[in-house]
Amino acid sequence: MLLVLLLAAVAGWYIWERRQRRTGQVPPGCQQHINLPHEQEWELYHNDFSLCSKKTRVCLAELGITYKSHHIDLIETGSYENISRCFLRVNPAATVPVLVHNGHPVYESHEQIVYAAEQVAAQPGVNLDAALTPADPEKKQLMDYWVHKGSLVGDNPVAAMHETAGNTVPGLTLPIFAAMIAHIPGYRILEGLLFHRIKQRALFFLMLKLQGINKLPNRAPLRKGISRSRAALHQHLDELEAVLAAADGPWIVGQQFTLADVSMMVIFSRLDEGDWVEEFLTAERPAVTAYWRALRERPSYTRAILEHSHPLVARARETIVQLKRTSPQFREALLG
Ligand SMILES: N[C@@H](CCC(=O)N[C@@H](CS)C(=O)NCC(=O)O)C(=O)O
Repeated sequence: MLLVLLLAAVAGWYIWERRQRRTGQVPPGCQQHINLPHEQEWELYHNDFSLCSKKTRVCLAELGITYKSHHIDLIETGSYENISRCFLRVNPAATVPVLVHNGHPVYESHEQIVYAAEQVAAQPGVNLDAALTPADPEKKQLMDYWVHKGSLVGDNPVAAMHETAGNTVPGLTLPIFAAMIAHIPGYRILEGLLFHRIKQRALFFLMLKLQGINKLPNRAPLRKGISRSRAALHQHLDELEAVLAAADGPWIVGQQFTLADVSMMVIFSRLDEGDWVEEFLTAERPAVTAYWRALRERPSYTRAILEHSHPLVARARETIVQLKRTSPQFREALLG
């Protein structure tokens, strides 16, 4: 009897709590009809490690937009703050970043950077250079193409990794995820199993936690995921090499730094975090290699990426470098 009462209480709590944490997909772009509490014109809900958050931070730094920062933990950086009641009111899709302008949320990082640049361009007396957007329509088209190429799109990006370079990133981040999750208590992942909109994501982290990074080479689906992501990114970077070699300047459209470069900077930053640079920035890609050097010299790289380094990411990188050195199977799983 006591057990029945206990089970009924737990079930009641779960149903009630789920009602408080309503999740669902959100449309991309600025949601003028939603008004969130805010203190500043611009506010950003973001995570230090998240690829898409980096993109929006870099963009805001380049545009000179100051904002109130709300750091939201993801499971890999410590806890499922992105499925807390509070954050789900900001974004029922439970993802970061969310850019908030005058209380209106803008969803999807590739939409956020375009939106912020348009707001800057709309100010009187601002030239399009400052808005990171070329005036020339052909160059603008090229920029849009690479903004899309840099995007992480859909609930299952891995399924569309040949479409965008951004979609190859989760596969290449797998070793970092595995190394980071080793430091997170398992019970925190259970919260994701109960309340995350996309249960596979929580299951994936639980599986990484249970098996540990050392076992990664034994898991054929993980090895395959990494290998397919690697092959797809090689193709995207070959395309980028050709574009940069033909451009008349250090950036994708030439002399002007644009939203396309913002989008690619964060992908290279992730390759650096995962110790992938040697694999992708080879002598066969001199233009891409010089491009990554130039990107790192932007003050926005320091302000929006380096100054947001997460200690668990540095530890994860060390683990990966070490394992690649000491375990031929691990090296093979990543690079074979
Ligand atoms: N397409 C979205 C992707 C957002 C996204 O998936 N963000 C990741 C971090 S890069 C996230 O919030 N993951 C947390 C989770 O799924 O639990 C964008 O560009 O903003």
